[in-house]
Amino acid sequence: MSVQPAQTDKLPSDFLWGFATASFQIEGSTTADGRGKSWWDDFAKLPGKTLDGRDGDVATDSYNRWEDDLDLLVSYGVNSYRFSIAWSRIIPLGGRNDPVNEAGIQWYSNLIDGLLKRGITPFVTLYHWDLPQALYDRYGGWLSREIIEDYVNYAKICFERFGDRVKFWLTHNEPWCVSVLGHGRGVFAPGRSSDRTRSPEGDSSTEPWIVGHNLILAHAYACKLYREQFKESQDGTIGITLNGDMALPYDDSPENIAAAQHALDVAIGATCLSQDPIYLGDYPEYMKDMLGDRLPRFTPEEHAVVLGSSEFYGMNTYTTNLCKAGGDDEFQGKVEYTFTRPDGTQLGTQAHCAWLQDYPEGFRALLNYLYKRYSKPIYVTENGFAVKDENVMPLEQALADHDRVQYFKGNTAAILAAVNEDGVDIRSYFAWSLLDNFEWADGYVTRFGLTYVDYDTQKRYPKDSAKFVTQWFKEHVTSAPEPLKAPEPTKEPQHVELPKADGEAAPTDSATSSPTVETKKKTKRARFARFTAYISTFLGI
Ligand code: PNW
Repeated sequence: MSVQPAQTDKLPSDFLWGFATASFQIEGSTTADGRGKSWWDDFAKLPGKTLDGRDGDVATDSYNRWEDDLDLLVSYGVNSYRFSIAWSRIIPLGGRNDPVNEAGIQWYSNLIDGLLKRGITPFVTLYHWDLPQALYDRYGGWLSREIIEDYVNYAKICFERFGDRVKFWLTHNEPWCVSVLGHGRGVFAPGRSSDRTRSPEGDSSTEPWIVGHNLILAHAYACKLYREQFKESQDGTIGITLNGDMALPYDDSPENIAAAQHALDVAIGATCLSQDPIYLGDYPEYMKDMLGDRLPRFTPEEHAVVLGSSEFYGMNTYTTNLCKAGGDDEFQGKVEYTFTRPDGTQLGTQAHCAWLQDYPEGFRALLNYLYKRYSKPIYVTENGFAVKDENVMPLEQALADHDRVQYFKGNTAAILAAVNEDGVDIRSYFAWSLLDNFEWADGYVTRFGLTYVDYDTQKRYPKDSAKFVTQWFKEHVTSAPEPLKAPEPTKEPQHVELPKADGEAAPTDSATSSPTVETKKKTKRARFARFTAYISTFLGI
């Protein structure tokens, strides 16, 4: 790699770190101060849509407790906080000709002022999945191109009213989830799917790709507007944040090596189609072949607006999948995922949700892959872990969240190594999440918080992981961030070869097989040495 910074055990002094949340997952107060309905309000109340049958009406009550939550952030010593704005608090009916709700504007304005007063940089997501219900009723939400103008109008109001104080904007959170989970698998609002046992309407073979296309266009036109009308005077930066987990080949076979690349092409390269269009100019070839006419195309004018629209790479990542060729699941690029290695061992520690295991080597590999492929500064906007069965543990036991501490130990070490050894330009790290909260289709069963929330009293309790992360960043980020600047231009994107998965079992802490501390240390060192070696080879560093 061309960038070879001096090796140090510190992150840059302007590195942003903190916690992330999203409006619908924490705010509650769904009818307060003129808020309009979002499509999650009623969807969560439908029988069978959330694991515990609970909804977002109260959540962590952060609409009322926002000052306490900001004080909690201060106690953790963060220098930044990522939150999202609920579109239907700003424009209750959502559309460009609908009235603006001053009470909603005031609430976010107070939140932003409260952060700045505490020396915390706001990092703001415009759309974290809570579409105004009225826009779905009016024209089908993201299925219609109408939404592009409505979204851009909403973004404009946010830039006008908050952009004097907000310098970091994210247009969308994880568009793949909106398109695939909302319009393909039917597990997130609006719950559309071809599966008629799940939904009376929807077409999983076409709708996710239409939705993805409109999400990209809405993002791109909002970025264009920001750059043309606000960027210079407000001196901020804007981008999109995409979900993408590392994909490694299950074994050395050529078809499984290809499968891992296909998984990345669909889950990341296309993550709901956005990454390659935005950063490289078009959908990956594999996507085009797989979907044929079902994949919408950009007009030349749209293409010009989409390409280069994101000024940085916003990255939400949680895990690593081992990939095998096969299956017919287009949403995974016709690739099968597993956490079980050929020798029967598990890749890492299992989380409460089936899709998540801890594998820090994969996180480091992904940071390298993305930086090499897209050549943009990376803002890690979400990364976190849900401890198995935490929801049924007594408080004391839940607070001693060993598996989550291990997760953050591994991933903070990976960040440091990626910055200082691999030369990856990483500018932020936000742990998901500040609080246990409404985990979408999982209801309140799956807890991602570094702070425990007792939902009966709404009392907050820092878990051991919050203490670990706080201490780690205190030691590794030396001073407060400098005044905010947009990222500098970077190199040309490139094709990247994938690394291979190491064939070794992760250290285990289970009561039945607990290696000694010394063995664990040695194993860890050996794994990291081998990992560094292979990553160096595949990246040519
Ligand atoms: C992200 N998956 O969602 C979201 O941005 C958060 O709102 C959410 O709470 C967090 O991760 C934890 O889940 C995801 O099925 C939802 O792989 C689902 C998946 C991944 C991320």
